[in-house]
Order: sequence, then structure tokens, then C-alpha cells
Amino acid sequence: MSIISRGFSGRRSADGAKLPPGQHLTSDFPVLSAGPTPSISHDRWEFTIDDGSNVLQRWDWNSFRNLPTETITADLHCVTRWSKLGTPWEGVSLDTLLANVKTDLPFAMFRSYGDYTTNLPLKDVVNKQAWIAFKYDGSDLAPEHGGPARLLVPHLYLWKSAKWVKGVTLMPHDKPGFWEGLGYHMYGDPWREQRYSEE
Ligand SMILES: Nc1nc2c(c(=O)[nH]1)N[C@H]1C(S)=C(S)[C@@H](COP(=O)(O)O)O[C@H]1N2
Ligand SMILES: [Mo]
Repeated sequence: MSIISRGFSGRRSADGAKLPPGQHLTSDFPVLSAGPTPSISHDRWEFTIDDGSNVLQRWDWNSFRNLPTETITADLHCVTRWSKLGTPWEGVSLDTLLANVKTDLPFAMFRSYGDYTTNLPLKDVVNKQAWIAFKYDGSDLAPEHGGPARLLVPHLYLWKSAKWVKGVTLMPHDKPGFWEGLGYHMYGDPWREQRYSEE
């Protein structure tokens, strides 16, 4: 069964604007990838949760796709200043994936096929704020947009939404991922224009 989740698509500024400061609207769906698009077959795909030393949970494609899914309508905000409102996704919430994980570790590093990483506080991926999305607009997620599956964290700049995601490592302390290590903000709230680390 699919649950309609409003997610945080309606998050907006105090004056009711849907566009964060410094952003402009786009109706197409730009592709932004730091490297080549990896090709991952469903046979080879897996998603794991670990704590840095032990794997706590593991799904192959079939067991992942047997989990309950949700449809999400989300506004996307890229740090390169384009925003796209009301995008339709289907995915498995991180709440579902973390349901049997007992942890006090407060930070997470998402890891992708092709070696991209991005860091987030664990509290930002629970309570219906993040999904592993595998469909966009009713179709299988295209490889260039992160298929078979990508992280979707709409309340932060889109570089946090790791494409081709393969797992998450829970951590005691925050640590920069790929873009964060190159000067992008450790948190990345578009409403506070947290683009670069010095801001
Ligand atoms: N694995 C991986 N995920 C990634 C990226 C990347 O280069 N590699 N780019 C990020 C950036 S900067 C953005 S803006 C979005 C772009 O998603 P899109 O190509 O589907 O628009 O993916 C994010 N996730
Ligand atoms: Mo981006």
C-alpha cells in the first residue's frame, strides 16, 4: 500500500514564499553529476546500514521493494540556484529502513555507487523527511537522476540527495562528504542560504 506523504514539500519561508532566497524556478529537470553515471543492475544492487564496524541491516533489490512505499511531492532546491516545485516521487522512508536499528549515533554518511558521499544529522532523515526513492513521475528512476535508487532529502540543498545510493554509515561525529569537503556547507539549509562553509 502506498501512503501519501506530504513530506516537507510545503516547507517555506515565514512570508509564505515557496522559493528560497537566491533561487529561480525551472520546469525541466537538470542533471548534475560530479562523475560518470554508474550502471547498477537490480541483481547487483544492495542497500546497507552500518555503524562503521558492523553491518546492521542489508537489503537486496527484492527485499527492498517488498518494504512499504510512500508517494512524495517535493520541492527541489539545487545550490546552483535552480528550484523545481512539486516533483512526484515514490520511495521507502528512512523511518521504515531504520525501524529495527537501535542506535545513539547522531550523524549519518550516505554512500553511493561511484563513491559519492554526503553527511547529514540522523535527525534530518527521520520523521518523514527522507526517502530512498526509486520512481519519479510514475516511472523507474532514470540512471542519470540516480536510478535504481537515490536518497531524497527535499528540505536541504539537492547535493544531499545522493544519487545511486548504496548505504548509510552511522557516525558519532559529523564528517564532511564529497561536496562538503570541497567547501560546501556541512548542513545546507536552502532557506538560510547555507551554500558554502564560510557562510
Ligand atoms: N552520487 C551522486 N549523487 C549526487 C550528485 C553526484 O554528483 N553524485 N550530485 C548532487 C547534486 S550537486 C545535485 S544538484 C543533485 C542533482 O540531481 P539530478 O541530477 O537528479 O538533478 O544530485 C546530487 N546527488
Ligand atoms: Mo547541486
